[in-house]
Amino acid sequence: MTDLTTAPEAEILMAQPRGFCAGVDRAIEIVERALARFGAPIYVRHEIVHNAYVVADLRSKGAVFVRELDEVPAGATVIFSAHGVSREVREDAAARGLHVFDATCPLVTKVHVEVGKMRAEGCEIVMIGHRGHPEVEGTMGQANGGMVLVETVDDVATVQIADPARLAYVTQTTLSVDETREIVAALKARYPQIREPKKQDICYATQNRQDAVKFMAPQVEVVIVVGSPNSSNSNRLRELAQRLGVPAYMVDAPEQVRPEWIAGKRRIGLTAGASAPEALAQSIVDRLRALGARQVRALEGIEENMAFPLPRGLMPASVAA
Ligand code: 2E6
Ligand code: F3S
Repeated sequence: MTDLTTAPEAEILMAQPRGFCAGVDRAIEIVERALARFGAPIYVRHEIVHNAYVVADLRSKGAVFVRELDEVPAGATVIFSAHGVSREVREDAAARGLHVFDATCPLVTKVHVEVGKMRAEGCEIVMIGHRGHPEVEGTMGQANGGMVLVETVDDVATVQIADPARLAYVTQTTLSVDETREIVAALKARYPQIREPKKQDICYATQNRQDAVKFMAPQVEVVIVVGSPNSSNSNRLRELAQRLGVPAYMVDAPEQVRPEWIAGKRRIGLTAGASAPEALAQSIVDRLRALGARQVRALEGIEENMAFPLPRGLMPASVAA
């Protein structure tokens, strides 16, 4: 019979940084504080962050997740997810008299503000991102037209721009840093005058988690990414490890780790997307130990100390005063 345990003395190498970013911490805290202050149910438009464990936990505490605002009763409290919403959704909530708390990550809001300014200056805008992702819908929804989406280098050849002299680009916050560089290079080659964001729109957490996978990948024989299937930033980590030549798998529950992925392996890399809680990562470590891994080693990496303030109205009384 095939031995499906790891090699004797197999090690788990933990990427640093991994897991929650400041925007996810803040978004979850907004839901928890709204529940504490106003009581259940608290409605949340879209998954607050793309993680099944987080969503199930908040649901058990009284959060009700809805796809659209027409599922929210008049006068109720609703929270917008960390991925942001279009102007239309915001206006709809106001028109219906809903009590809104906005958990949009401030780094997504930064992109919304860029779009608003550049449209006011008469620029057309190319957005680099993934079609159908809620962040892309929210960011493209900051403009009444005048924006086009490109997903790949090939898309750049077919975009239609009215006036290349007044063109700018923005990006989704959770893209592959390397693929985005290639798309930007193709845009600049076709439209040399294109305006860039002052600081790249890919956020610090996306950049740091991808850098940590680049550091980890050469040291391991397989990479496990903790993240849910709809999490863009988590998928980018898995793809990156694979592009670096290491088999990589994404899981959001310990029982999903298949013994054959790690059979005979001596070094297993573990990382977690920005929406994956450390408790879930630790449950994956326990599963790997049950399959034979012996040691756990934290890799070197940068310490993050980013934190975003809560919205007014959910601050502790002493801070809000
Ligand atoms: C909001 C914006 C960016 O799918 P994606 O990676 O965008 O989202 P999550 O919820 O997996 O990660 C956090 C996040 C929220 N990232
Ligand atoms: Fe914000 Fe980046 Fe996290 S955009 S929610 S800090 S992954």
